[in-house]
Amino acid sequence: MTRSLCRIPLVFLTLLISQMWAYAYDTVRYPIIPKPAQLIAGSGVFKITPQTKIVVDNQHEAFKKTTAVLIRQVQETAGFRLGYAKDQKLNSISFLLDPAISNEEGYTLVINPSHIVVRYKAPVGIFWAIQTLRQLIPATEKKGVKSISLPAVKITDAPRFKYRGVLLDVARYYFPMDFIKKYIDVLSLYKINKFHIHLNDDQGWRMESKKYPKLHEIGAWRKETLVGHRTDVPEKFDGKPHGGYYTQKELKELVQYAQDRFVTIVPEIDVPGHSQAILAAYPQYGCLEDTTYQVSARWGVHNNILCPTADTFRFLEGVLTEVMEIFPGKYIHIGGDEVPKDRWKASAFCQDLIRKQDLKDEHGLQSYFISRVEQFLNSKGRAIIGWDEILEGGLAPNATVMSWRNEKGGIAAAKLKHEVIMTPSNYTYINMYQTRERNQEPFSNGGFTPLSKIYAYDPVPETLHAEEQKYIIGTQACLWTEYIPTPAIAEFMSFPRALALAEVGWTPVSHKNYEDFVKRLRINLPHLEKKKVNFSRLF
Ligand code: TNX
Repeated sequence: MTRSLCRIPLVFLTLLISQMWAYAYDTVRYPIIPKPAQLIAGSGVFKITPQTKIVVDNQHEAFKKTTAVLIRQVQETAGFRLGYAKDQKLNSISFLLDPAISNEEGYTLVINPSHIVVRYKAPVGIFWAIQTLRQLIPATEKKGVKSISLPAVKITDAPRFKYRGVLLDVARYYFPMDFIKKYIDVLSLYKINKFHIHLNDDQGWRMESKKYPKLHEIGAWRKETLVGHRTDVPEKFDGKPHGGYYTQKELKELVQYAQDRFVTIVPEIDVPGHSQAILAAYPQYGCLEDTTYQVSARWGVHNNILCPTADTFRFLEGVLTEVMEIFPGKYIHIGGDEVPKDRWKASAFCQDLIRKQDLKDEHGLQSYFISRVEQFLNSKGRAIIGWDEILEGGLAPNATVMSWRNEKGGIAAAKLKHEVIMTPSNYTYINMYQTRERNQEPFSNGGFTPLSKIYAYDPVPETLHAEEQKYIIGTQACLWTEYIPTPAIAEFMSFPRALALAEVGWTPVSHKNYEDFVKRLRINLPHLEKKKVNFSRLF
């Protein structure tokens, strides 16, 4: 060991030690989540006062609009409104373009007692820098203060992964738009940049469709809902209708709302399984004849899946065209999870199609199904994401895989040079219990994903070679809502666990430390209190 250390040039060693030293800063003074890639503590404070000016080198609307976020936040906190100046060195917050920053989302933030300088490559970098500033302003600051003090610091920051997501399942329960906006606002404070919205399932369809209106007229409503756990016997139902859907106008507004916070919405239309609500509206796209399907009142995996007919694909293309008109992001999630093959096995049409297309079996048919949908979306310039079951029977050529059952699917996909988002349920599902004493928590699915476990998760499996590891583009926390009927419970399950995931997705592994995270969290949580978020204290 000492011998090998001797071989390291002294300069390098000194540099290394000084770097380690520089990072051992006073966490309490900088309670930032996710922890920045590099932070060098400074002494003294900068005081934001009504005379402080904002200086932006780029007068392009996108840049000014983003800096305005800071003005709004200072106004909310202190009650005074900052103005712009063309050129002002002292008592200013300057935003300067720096093409040398390599990461699109990267920024540097230098707080000196006399002025603040933010360097950015793109507007998103400005926005993340402002979120960092926002967390440096104590949430406990009283309205009407004369100035806001920010601790001197030099931060050089950029994310570890480009995909840092949270999934909200609005199909099992309909959640009001106001709540979804509040949720996205919280995510953006912690630099989560993807909001995956699960728009349909056996229990409900949530997007208005102009072309196929029965989807929302019929598919959005179920007669009643199962009470208790799905495995309880005998089954009990609440006898109360439940449902709702989002109009296209509302969804477009949501897209804009998220975009203003640099969050991209990833819409999911889950097919060919989890489709019973679609079939309740349009039974002709199923494999059974003369059947009436119901929007399901039960949880669990359902047998009624879409039949891969030409009509079904035409229907899906129509629906996905509407989806693309609303959601401009690159990724469209097409589901592909938990597809029982019973209906396809029993269908003469499917068996014939398997032969005609020279497919091996029903798994091959699932690949055929997903690949056809992918081809259509690729032809429109979009990319698909699918759950890891889309590997079975062969992966569609350009698909990104969300590895949810464990990491195996993700590992296999990375080896095939496909992009991967790691969401193994045992580590990143936030619909599970957060303590061992279940009686103090809301009733849930089961499972156990405490804050510490999510925090410790590393999305890059050691079994992958460096070349293969590059295909892991990120990670995501998932909130499935079978047992989460209200926004209050959704918040309790999501926060602070989604914040742990935010740090997993952003912070270099070498800087992660759970005790330190919890310390920062305790100081940071009043920001959520202020937003009236019903976060959990069970950690
Ligand atoms: C599996 S995760 C599902 C969801 C459920 C979740 C929890 C995934 C791709 N599929 O449909 O909500 O388990 O029960």
